[in-house]
Amino acid sequence: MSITEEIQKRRTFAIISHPDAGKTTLTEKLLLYGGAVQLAGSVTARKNQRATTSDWMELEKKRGISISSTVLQFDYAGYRLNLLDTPGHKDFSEDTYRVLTAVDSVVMVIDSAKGIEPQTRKLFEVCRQRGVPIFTFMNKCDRPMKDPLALIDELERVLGIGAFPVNWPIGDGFDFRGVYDRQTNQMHLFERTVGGKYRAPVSVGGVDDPAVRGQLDDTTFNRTVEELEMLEHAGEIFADAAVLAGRSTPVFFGSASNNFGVQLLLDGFLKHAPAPKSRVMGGIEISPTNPAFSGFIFKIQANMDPKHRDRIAFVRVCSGKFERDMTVHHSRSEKKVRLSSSHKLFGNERETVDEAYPGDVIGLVGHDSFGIGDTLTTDPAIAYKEIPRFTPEAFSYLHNPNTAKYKQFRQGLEQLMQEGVIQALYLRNSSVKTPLLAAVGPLQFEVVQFRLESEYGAVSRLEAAPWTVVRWLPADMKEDDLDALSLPTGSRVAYDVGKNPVVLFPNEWSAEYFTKTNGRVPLSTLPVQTARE
Ligand SMILES: Nc1nc2c(ncn2[C@@H]2O[C@H](COP(=O)(O)OP(=O)(O)OP(=O)(O)O)[C@@H](O)[C@H]2O)c(=O)[nH]1
Ligand SMILES: [Mg+2]
Repeated sequence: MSITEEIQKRRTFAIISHPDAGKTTLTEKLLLYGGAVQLAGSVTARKNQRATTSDWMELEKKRGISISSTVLQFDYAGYRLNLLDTPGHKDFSEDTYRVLTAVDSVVMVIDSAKGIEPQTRKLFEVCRQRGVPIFTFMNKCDRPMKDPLALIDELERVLGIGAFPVNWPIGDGFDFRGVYDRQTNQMHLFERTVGGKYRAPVSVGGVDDPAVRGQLDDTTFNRTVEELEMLEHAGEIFADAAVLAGRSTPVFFGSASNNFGVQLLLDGFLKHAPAPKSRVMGGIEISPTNPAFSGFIFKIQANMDPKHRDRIAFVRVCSGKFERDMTVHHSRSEKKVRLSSSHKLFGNERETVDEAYPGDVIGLVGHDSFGIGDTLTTDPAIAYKEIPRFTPEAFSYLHNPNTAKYKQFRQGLEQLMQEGVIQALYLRNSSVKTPLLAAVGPLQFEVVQFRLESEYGAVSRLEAAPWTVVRWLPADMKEDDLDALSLPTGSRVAYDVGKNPVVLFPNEWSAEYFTKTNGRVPLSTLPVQTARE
């Protein structure tokens, strides 16, 4: 197969939404319908139920929420899919935003009872800025839901995106029976299965097909027909170009936990989702067919498999062909490295991979110098600058009460910092050796504590710190300049890991006050990026 053909069969996408809309459940069902798992697991892993493939982390299983994004690669209907399940909670959103740099399209899951929730809106904005095509899945139609016409209207009104319902729900709540496919004019009526572990039996037929019609009561049938007529009158047509430009979203209805509408979503998505395309870097376009191999690291994760206890760097391949054992240029170290330990990933399972193509996400093991955002390429002129950074808003001291475990404590903390879960700050003029941790949200501290204990055997203790705002000072400020600053009450100067000076403030108000009283000192919400970042 030529490289062009390989690229054409890749579909790399993320599933995004507000917490609890059903991303992980949908992911599991896409795996079921895609033939990648035989039996679907449950997110709320009760006894005798398989846990989901994508929430593999101990804490995720315990809490039933996603904390870290997961890569699942599988083949279906002649396509190679790279699917990324993301966490919805805003405290983990840094991870989700990084994943969005690595995909070519997204499936946005909406809880049909709730409509568009705040986190969905934020993630949508990021997709729009990047011009990522969006496919919408209206989930949980088996529960009392909002009027479907109102949901479509909400997409257009709240998100400002055109919406084309590809299919339409038949009934809702307890009476949710299936969906009407507007492109083939067929009704798909499903039956529920116990726990939704197996594919839902389905009967398909036209509106006049007695076998299908006979399964519906008059009220449900008439309402559906009426709504479909209203949609026809609205006259919106499906336009691929508008979808690919991110101006319009195809909408699918269903219920992930009951497996209703999952097959239609999967097939509809594959029919319209884009293959990998060119990436723009410093004004230059790098085509996926560029003969040079190139890719960037968007995620690092350690201890995915308790048997291995190593760290994996997740690389999105952007151009050329990856071959195991190839030697590439590593942007951060400016050194040549040989990539001999490469894997394809499926949750926390991995398998050696000898070659990969644009669109693929591969896992590289055994390179301690790799960091998030680094480019790996056979053409050193290529350097991607894809990875966004976020300003921490939660601060806490982390104590190590057990001096005998100092080494494990440090080692675990270093690792979690490399994964980008947290940052460490060091107070200026302080004899305190306890690390001050900074994160996007406080749940990350719980993750740190849990992982330190379960992966490194180090029990820790959190102590609240009195700040909520951090701002970076100009990197070239000298000690004397720092001494000369007039600090509002309760604020402190500190350094980040790169020795860049920052100021910690108890609140926004005090940061504004600082700006007024130190007129010539600019503050920034992020460190000034160095050439290598
Ligand atoms: N009734 C109903 N419940 C559903 C459906 N899909 C998912 N759920 C339930 O919704 C809850 C949240 O599902 P998840 O798949 O974990 O949601 P998520 O979006 O991955 O959540 P985070 O990753 O933590 O943001 C679970 O209890 C699911 O069983 C559905 O179609 N109908
Ligand atoms: Mg999840």
